[in-house]
Amino acid sequence: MNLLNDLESRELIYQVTDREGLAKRLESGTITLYVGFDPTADSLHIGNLLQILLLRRFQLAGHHPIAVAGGGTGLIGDPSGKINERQLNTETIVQEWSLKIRGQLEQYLDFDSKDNPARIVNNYDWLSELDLIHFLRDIGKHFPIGVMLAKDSVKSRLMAGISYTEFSYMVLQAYDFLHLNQELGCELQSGGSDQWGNITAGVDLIRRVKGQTAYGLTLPLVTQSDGTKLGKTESGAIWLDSSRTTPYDFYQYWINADDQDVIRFLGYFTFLTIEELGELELEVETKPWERVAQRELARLVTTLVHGKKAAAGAEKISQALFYGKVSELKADEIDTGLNDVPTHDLHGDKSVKLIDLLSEAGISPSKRRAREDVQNNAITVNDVRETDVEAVLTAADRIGGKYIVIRRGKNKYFLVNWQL
Ligand code: 545
Repeated sequence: MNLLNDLESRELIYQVTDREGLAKRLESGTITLYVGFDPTADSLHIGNLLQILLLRRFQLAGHHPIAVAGGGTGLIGDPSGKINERQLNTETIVQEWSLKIRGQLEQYLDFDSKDNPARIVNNYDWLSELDLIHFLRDIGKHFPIGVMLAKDSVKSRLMAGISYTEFSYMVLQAYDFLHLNQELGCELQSGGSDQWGNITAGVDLIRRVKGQTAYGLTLPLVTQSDGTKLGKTESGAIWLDSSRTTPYDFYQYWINADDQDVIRFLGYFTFLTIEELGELELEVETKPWERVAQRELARLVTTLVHGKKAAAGAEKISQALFYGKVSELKADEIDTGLNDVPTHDLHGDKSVKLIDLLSEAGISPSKRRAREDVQNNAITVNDVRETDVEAVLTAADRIGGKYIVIRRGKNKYFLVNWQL
């Protein structure tokens, strides 16, 4: 299957400036394409990953990918999709974040390929060289104000307000495309659907200045079946940096994907073929309870971002919790897997009566209820059901000398943390 059709089957294409033309152009030989990333944070998130993987899909098909770190544009601030004017970050911060983002981008593309190595460039290198007089004379002349005002990113902000700085952003992104076209023969720019206005500004600029056709392609903004934005969770975005989103939490995000989302996400974030996606779809339809597709999604994407070892670790913890085999985990794995579970600290080395512990730790609302819970088979200690109201917990019950995992009812976990 050709690349464009493959992307379409994955529902990865939202808009193309000239679908027919691009298809023909791709048939005629390899193309150079780019995606830009502004350092508005010190890490990329899974929304950006979708774009990085698009570059990789093109690279795997023999094309030439460029990732642009927006060290220059990041100093200006893209109004696209933003309701309010951005707060400008200091130059030191933007530079620091550019480096971090560059490091992350490097992980996903192949720079050693003999035929089509990836490239990363920073637009600060050329944007900071522009001088105002020549910029306004040579570039500004090609931007009719009427067209600029009609772009969503500007139109939607005219009431709430937009500075000349942010208003000018599209001109810089358009200039990047022209620059990359002239210097590196870049003919295609991709981005999320919020980037359509900026991308077409570049396509128009290249036509006006060089009389040549360049192409623009946008991907849909990914939503979850509940209508919220991809990666939106109660605890915020899903970041690629492991110090912002731990590999375990990252894994959890994907393993919890809704049946309605999971196949689409597999198409977006993995390199499984359309046939393989079809097989997994059948699993979801016939045996949804086994969550085969979710496990595959979580394993593949976590491996891609955090490596095999981290993915295996996350999988082990999550399986142990799911199948009630907590006692097979080590203390640090319990730490990771149950980090948001209510924890009760105990000091010293004495044994405690289970009933006392249940009420003191607030696991059962009272001592009487604690006794009833035990009698009603509602309590497990390290996943073993405890029905003896006289049970005493000793040092031998502590996992790694530290933790006892208590479950009340089906899935209410509590952690007892012994501090010596
Ligand atoms: C700059 C110069 C160019 C071309 C593009 C740009 C960046 C572009 C933009 N893109 C977004 C972005 O997000 C911050 C990432 C770091 C935390 O603002 N003007 O930089 C996002 N982009 C990926 C997708 C996007 C977009 O990186 O296009 O739609 C999100 O999925 O918002 O010459």
